[in-house]
Amino acid sequence: AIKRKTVNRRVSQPINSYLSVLDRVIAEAAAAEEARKESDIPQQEVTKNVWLTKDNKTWSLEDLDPDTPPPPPEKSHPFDPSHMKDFEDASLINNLHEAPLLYLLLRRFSEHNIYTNCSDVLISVNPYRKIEGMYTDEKIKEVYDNSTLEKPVTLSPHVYNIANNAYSVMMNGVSTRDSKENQSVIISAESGAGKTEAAKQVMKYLISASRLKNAENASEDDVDQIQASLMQSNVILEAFGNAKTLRNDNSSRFGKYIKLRYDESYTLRGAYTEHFLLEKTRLLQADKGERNYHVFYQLLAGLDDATKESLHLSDPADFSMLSCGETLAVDGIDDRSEFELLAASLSTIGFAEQETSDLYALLASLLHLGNLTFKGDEDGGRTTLASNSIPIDKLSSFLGVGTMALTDAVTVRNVRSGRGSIMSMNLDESQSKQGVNALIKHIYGNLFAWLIEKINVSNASNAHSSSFTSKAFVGILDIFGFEIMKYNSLSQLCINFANEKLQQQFNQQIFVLEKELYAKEGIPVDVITFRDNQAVIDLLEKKPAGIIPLLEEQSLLSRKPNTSQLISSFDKPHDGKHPNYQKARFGNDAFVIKHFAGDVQYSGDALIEKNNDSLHDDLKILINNSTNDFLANTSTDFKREGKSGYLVSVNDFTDHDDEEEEEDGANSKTKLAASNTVTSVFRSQLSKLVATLTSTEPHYIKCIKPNSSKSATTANDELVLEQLRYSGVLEVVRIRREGFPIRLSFKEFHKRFEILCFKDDFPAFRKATPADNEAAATFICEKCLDPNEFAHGKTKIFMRNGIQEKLLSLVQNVFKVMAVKIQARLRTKK
Ligand code: AOV
Ligand code: MG
Repeated sequence: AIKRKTVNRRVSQPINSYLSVLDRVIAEAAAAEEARKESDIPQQEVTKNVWLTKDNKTWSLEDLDPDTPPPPPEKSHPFDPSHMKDFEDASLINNLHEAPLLYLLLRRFSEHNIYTNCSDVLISVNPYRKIEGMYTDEKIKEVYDNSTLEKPVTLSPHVYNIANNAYSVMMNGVSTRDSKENQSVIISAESGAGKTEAAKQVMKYLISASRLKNAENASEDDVDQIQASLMQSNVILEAFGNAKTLRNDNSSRFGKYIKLRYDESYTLRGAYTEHFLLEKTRLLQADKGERNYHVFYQLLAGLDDATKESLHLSDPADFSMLSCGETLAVDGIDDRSEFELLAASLSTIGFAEQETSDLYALLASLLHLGNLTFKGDEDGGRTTLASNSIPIDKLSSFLGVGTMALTDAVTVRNVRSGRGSIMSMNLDESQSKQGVNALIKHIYGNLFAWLIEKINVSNASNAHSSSFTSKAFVGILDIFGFEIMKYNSLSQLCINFANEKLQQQFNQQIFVLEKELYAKEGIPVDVITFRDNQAVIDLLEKKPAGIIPLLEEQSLLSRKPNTSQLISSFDKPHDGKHPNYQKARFGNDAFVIKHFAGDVQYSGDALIEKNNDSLHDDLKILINNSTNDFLANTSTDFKREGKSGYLVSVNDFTDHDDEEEEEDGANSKTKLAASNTVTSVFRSQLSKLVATLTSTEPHYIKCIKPNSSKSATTANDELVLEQLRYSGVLEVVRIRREGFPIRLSFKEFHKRFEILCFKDDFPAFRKATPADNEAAATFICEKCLDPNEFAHGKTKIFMRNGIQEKLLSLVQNVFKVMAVKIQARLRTKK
């Protein structure tokens, strides 16, 4: 029996009492074993029954009085002796449910074993500290060398094993499975759990493995170059895409999928990054304690005085975009030295000097745009704009547009009337401000996409191997996990939708693995059923009545977004009809989706506005006509729409089918409008991603945050449990429970239930003596169980849920009879 080391735990009632009960059982087991040694009772594993009821609130301990009936199986999770063992693979635990899984993970965390397997899935608990020897070259070599052996041994769980699995399967396939050549390492978790760190380690391993594999080749130079290039691109990506948040000082505010590409001889030759859902609202508003993207602070800290002066830059406090989170500096982050790294990286990635200074100037312009203030005219005349950081004409010249053009574009809207004539409409203060905000978001969003393209060109291949054909790739997905916030809006809807899609893939994969195990043991595989989350995916995306298509339709149709109208368009087809949909309990401006990980109430407030990511036409034209080549270059999106001006009157909009990819911007105006909503862009990205993932062999890493205080010594049960649920790991557990969740080797089975060999012969007290473990196990099963309660595999006995308890209660009965007999015998001896 193992002792639980002390982690300073946040108490949560049910789990904590389960754990203390387990502690007690461990102690009692030790005492019982001592006592047993002194009598002639056959050795028996601990069979104390601890029950966790499924409502997770009450616990009952059926330990002292064997006559107390246990709670019915459908209402409880029973205890199993394996709950107390220290497994490196949680799937070896019998009767696995959330409490023993939590117990195992936290016990390992307290011993600095942050990695635990659960079948093929790696669970990683953020240690919030450097663990000595964890990510060394020696460790890499150990994992790599082991994989080259004819019979590799099972190594302790580690992120490098997962990376190595991906690499090996790519090269060799898996003998038992029809595996795919391209691989994906899928890392998903909540913010601050360690996804990006894990992704970096996977990348580090893959780079080293390629080097180790080709140690004798001359191509090592290339690998070095790719490594340097990847590190530099990472600096750029993090500067522009990461920010300090309350949960993580270096939080990635976008999802990414990096493909490492290999040539014919499986040498690493290049990389390609795709990105998803950059959080653009952060540009304009950060919560208290959070910052805007790192790059702005780096710029102000690192530019020389002359350049700063020419760009009218000063202190972060002078810019509303940077000061709104009331956090200008972050402990442990030196913006100035980060700026130097950024500048160096930009130059090695291939930015010309002019390009770099254009880039800085554009960033400065965004800060100045953010400082624009507006004063409306009380008589409905023109709104005027002003800035406290730069003269308007200067700002216009930075942007390559006329001063009048800028002022007009922000304060006036031209609307095409039904008959084709154009009407000008003055915008009020807040409409003008909204326009500028949309402009900032668009320019930055496009700039980010453009940067990634630039990086991709640089990472596509290098000088030595400019003409390689990509044979296969390993993709690394670092993406936001499931989110339930107090206030859930469009971001959560997109994120949770993505997680439903990923979860579906995950389930399918785990299901496949489970089926393989059954097949290997010669057990018919149709005993496990597969619960799909297709219903909730359909609810979200299926046309015509899916939530997202409905939202897109409303986003395009309604000039004046109306929340209650939107919500009733959801309620009408789904309320009371779809099992995953619920009306909000109060009010009519929200709705509830029952996701696999839990129920989420989404606010309908401003959903349409948030989804309408497009600039109004006048601002598009403004940018189209800019003489700033850099701005024009980074805004190819706008260019695609042509200079013809008014794109599409919303009234022209009839039907849209954005499933097809929009390649040629000129051929359909309607499609362009439809594909301009946040959800439609994301949906199309996501379906591409899912297609890519489906075509690859997946490897999963689920990161877990042990506490919310970045502490290396505390664990919060509730928080961890929630993440286990969101991560889908408990679905693995569920899939296991559906069929024959309890598997005991013949030997283990024999040992645990040996006493049942006496079963039918109590009065005579004669023991049946089967030939070996398998025969004994078979004998016991056939005597004590119904044929559909167990399956006889090649090496194991498989049992249905609850059947082990049936055997255990038989054991208790035998013991009771035996105890009476022993006492009687002892009495006669005396
Ligand atoms: P995330 O990527 O999952 O959050 P990170 O990978 O940025 O989380 O990890 C957050 C912080 O946790 C890091 O800055 C480290 O301090 C620490 N950390 C994570 N993994 C390890 C590890 N294996 N060893 C040591 N420290 C670690 V976000 O991007 O916010 O969703 O949006
Ligand atoms: Mg991250």
